[in-house]
Amino acid sequence: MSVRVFVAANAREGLARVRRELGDDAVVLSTRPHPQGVELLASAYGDLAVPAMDETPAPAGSSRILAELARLRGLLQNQLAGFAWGAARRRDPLRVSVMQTLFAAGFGSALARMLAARLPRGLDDDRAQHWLRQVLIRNLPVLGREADLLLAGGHYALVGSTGSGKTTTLAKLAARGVDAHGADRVALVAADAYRIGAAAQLTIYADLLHVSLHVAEDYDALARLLPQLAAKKLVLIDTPGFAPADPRAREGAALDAMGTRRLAVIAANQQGAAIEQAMLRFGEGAAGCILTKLDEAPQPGAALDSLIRHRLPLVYISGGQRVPEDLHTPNAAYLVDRALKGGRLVTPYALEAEDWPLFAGVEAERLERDAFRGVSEKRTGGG
Ligand SMILES: Nc1nc2c(ncn2[C@@H]2O[C@H](COP(=O)(O)OP(=O)(O)OP(=O)(O)O)[C@@H](O)[C@H]2O)c(=O)[nH]1
Ligand SMILES: [Mg+2]
Repeated sequence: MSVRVFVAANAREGLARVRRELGDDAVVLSTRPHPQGVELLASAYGDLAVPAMDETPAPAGSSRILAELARLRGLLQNQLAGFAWGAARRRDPLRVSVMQTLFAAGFGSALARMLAARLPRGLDDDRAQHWLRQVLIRNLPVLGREADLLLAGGHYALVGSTGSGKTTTLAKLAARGVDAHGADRVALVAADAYRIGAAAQLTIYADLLHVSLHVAEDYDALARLLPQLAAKKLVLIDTPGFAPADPRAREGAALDAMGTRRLAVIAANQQGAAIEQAMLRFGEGAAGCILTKLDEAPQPGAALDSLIRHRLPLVYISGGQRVPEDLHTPNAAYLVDRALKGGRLVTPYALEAEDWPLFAGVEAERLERDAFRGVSEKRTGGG
């Protein structure tokens, strides 16, 4: 596959050049800022390696007829979807445009549908987009500065997926804790001591901040240690990272039983599905969430979507590796604006105008399936 680089003053101009020189079905592989505007990597569609038809085994006999029927059904559905999409756009263009804005910014379809259904009637496009921004800001659960958990003190354990930024964030929190309470009132605990080098990372931060560092081999040792730290105003506990699917990620209950409040550390630069898994596994029952790696998240919409649906209060945001500078109390308007701006990025993942009818087809099929299920449940007396 040959890839070509295009530099243009802006994305629109760049795209026009890509299409002019590589054809209408050229694929934009990536975009990034360039001193002269924007740089696009693109490839002509014909350049992409696709399997020849004879490499795909042809179904035989009755399965060939079934395959043909499925193909015809697909064709018909796409046609109908195109009509349905066109009709929806004519009937309710603002609702459609609100959903498009949300999808483009990485929000999921459940929230997009729910918000679009609540859009007040009689707005123009600008006011509809303004309404959407306000709704997102109002529903994003953020803890304001006055509710700063660190100032209140207590025992906090940072939990989350591997590499989500727990230890770095803990060091940033510790620095704030020292400012608020003094170094002698803050303690760090490495509760992931069985991992090689885990406590070493914290030792460096503890030395820099002149706070005490304690090591717990496991949760039993942690339960014995915590009462000895009763004189400390703030105790920050670092825990090992696990993949959300790892059964050891269920250890939240053990921490709760020790009177420790959990803070779920979730990286915003992941796919929506990964954020959702982390939110389910680490956010459930947590006192709050810390979103990290916002500096590496071009489309943080998925993270905001998950917070809104799970109603997990956002306590801090992190936008870089620097300790302690890159930690901030969240501002809902700033986050929503960043997410909506992400929706205007030109990427190969953005839906193009011609993709929307297909999308509508999936939606129409879902509605049809739900309706059918409703009818058959009624017939069988199910709920
Ligand atoms: N760009 C960016 N990098 C970050 C941020 N927070 C943490 N990192 C980096 O992410 C990497 C992993 O951070 P850690 O703090 O070690 O993550 P962890 O969750 O403790 O990792 P495990 O203990 O292995 O589960 C390090 O290189 C950090 O510097 C952030 O907000 N932005
Ligand atoms: Mg760590």
